[in-house]
Amino acid sequence: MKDCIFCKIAAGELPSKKAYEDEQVLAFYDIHPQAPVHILIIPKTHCASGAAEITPENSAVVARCFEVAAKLAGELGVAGGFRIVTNNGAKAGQTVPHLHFHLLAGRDLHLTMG
Ligand code: DGP
Repeated sequence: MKDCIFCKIAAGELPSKKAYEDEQVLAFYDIHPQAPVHILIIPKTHCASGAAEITPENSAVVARCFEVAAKLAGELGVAGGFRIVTNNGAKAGQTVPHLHFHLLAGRDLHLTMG
């Protein structure tokens, strides 16, 4: 989608520090990390602006995002303690309207929801 920063990152038009990539999904390190491990996992295509737009037509790539999160957590040695977060809408703190999942780990997460 035009003017979407994550579409541009997915297309390689903007730089990112990649953690994983396949035909459907890109994972890259968040520019403002909230934890020692903070990776964004996105569908490459702009199939939804946020989780409220997940439907039977686009949910396969959502499952793929979660598969990638599990794979990365294993590879990074944090499979025993990680969090997957998605913010939907400005009231939830969403700043980029392209469906994405935050993979957070590497610090004590059990007392916070952030
Ligand atoms: P959210 O608030 O849920 O919409 O999360 C958007 C995240 O995207 C936020 O943690 C910061 C990150 N971010 C925004 N712009 C860029 C960028 O250009 N590069 C990278 N790597 N991360 C970005």
